[in-house]
Amino acid sequence: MRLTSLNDLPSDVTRPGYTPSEHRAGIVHLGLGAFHKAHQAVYTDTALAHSGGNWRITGVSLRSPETAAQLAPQNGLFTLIERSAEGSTARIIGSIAHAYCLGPDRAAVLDAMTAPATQIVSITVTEKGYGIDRSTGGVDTVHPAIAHDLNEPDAPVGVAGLMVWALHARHAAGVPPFTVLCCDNLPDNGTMLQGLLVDFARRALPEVANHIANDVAFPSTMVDRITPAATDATLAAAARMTGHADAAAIETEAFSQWVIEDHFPTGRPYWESAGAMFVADVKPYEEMKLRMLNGAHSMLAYAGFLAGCTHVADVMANPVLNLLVRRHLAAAAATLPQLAGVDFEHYADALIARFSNPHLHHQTYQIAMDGTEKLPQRILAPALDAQAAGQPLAPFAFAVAAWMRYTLGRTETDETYALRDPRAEELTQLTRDQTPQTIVKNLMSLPSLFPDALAEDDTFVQMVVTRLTTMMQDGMTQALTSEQAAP
Ligand code: CS2
Repeated sequence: MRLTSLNDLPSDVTRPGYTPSEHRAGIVHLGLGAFHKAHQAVYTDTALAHSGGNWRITGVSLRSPETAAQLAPQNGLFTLIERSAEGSTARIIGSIAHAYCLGPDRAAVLDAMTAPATQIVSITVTEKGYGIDRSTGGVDTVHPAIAHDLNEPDAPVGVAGLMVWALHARHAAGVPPFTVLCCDNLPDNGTMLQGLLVDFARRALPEVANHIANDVAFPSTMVDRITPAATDATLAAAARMTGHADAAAIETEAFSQWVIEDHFPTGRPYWESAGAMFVADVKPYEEMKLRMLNGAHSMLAYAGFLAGCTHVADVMANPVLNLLVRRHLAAAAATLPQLAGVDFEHYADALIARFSNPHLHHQTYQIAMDGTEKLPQRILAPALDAQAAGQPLAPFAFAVAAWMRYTLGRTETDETYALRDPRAEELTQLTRDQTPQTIVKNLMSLPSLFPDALAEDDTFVQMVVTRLTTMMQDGMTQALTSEQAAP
């Protein structure tokens, strides 16, 4: 029987501590993926149980109809499986009130975004979903959704277009703006998104640009929960644990963190009841997370994938890679300013334990996706700081070389794989049949990727060339051994 209600669930399955149908939606979420379901939907579920309110979520997929097709017939209910070293637990989440896909459900999505009851619009569309030009902070006019929406601002398909359209419609109707909550792994994500929307508005709907610049709240956030893509095994586990077929089940780790700037003029759920931390400045938390967790993740994904490790836990079981992950965490930590109440060594130890969780099947290939969108904040920003402070650059040079080796699109046994990067074509053109030296030179000259101070630092460039040469000529295993021996 399909999961459609909270009836007939085994007693060890946790259910919502409230009656979902008694709460209306107050949040629209764009990017209804596994991460949202494992993170914000769960915090909201706990907050609804704790202090009620009309804070359920209208979830929207911008492109893929799959998630809405899974959730809608289940009345938004889904199983969250939490996997820790101690075992697995199942919980039913009830915070999603509606699940839509923009294409077929456009009218319902636009209604929800303009409804006075909507107080917050939150977003997880991954780094590449926004269409930011990193060198200006404004829109990237060749990004397909940006290009489309600049041309047709009344029929938006992307984040910037939809948000600006909705804020404009509300403003024109005298409805107060919603608060915009960006939950993607980008630096200064609130400020970044505000800059993007203001620039989009100036070009497409200039009459609303000042309103967005002056009257709309964009709190920044740091979000954290490792959430592998769901597989058939996830669905089978959910069926076993709940006794119901659940097409929308997901699995995640037990750990979860959310640090948010407390700037919600339109109100918000009592997310602190689920452990969210409200602070005046998110930046130090976000840098810690992007540079340590995500930086080490990217490094281990490229090196691990090429060394034949399918899952992150396999990487951690390789003694040399394990050491290099620890080295990377220490190098990233050294670039961070002190953060009151946080010990970076403990944080690094906790990350090692999380990455090593054998019950979480998190693929290196999943993390390897979209390298050109991830490298700047994860690897290049800390490398720049390390360079300025005279700290060791080898860990960052190794990570960069591993990414460059990955962009060749061939495993060591000569199997091809899709790069899954918005700049995949450029990457392939710049690297095909080239020497390590030329590959480094070409990739470092990609517009808006490598900061000049790194691309023009001969020592750093040579460190990357040496490492890429070993990776290409002798293989990743040899490169790992040489790296371990490197000073
Ligand atoms: C990962 C993140 O796929 C990736 O790039 O580094 O999704 C990571 O699992 C999350 O940020 C953890 O919070």
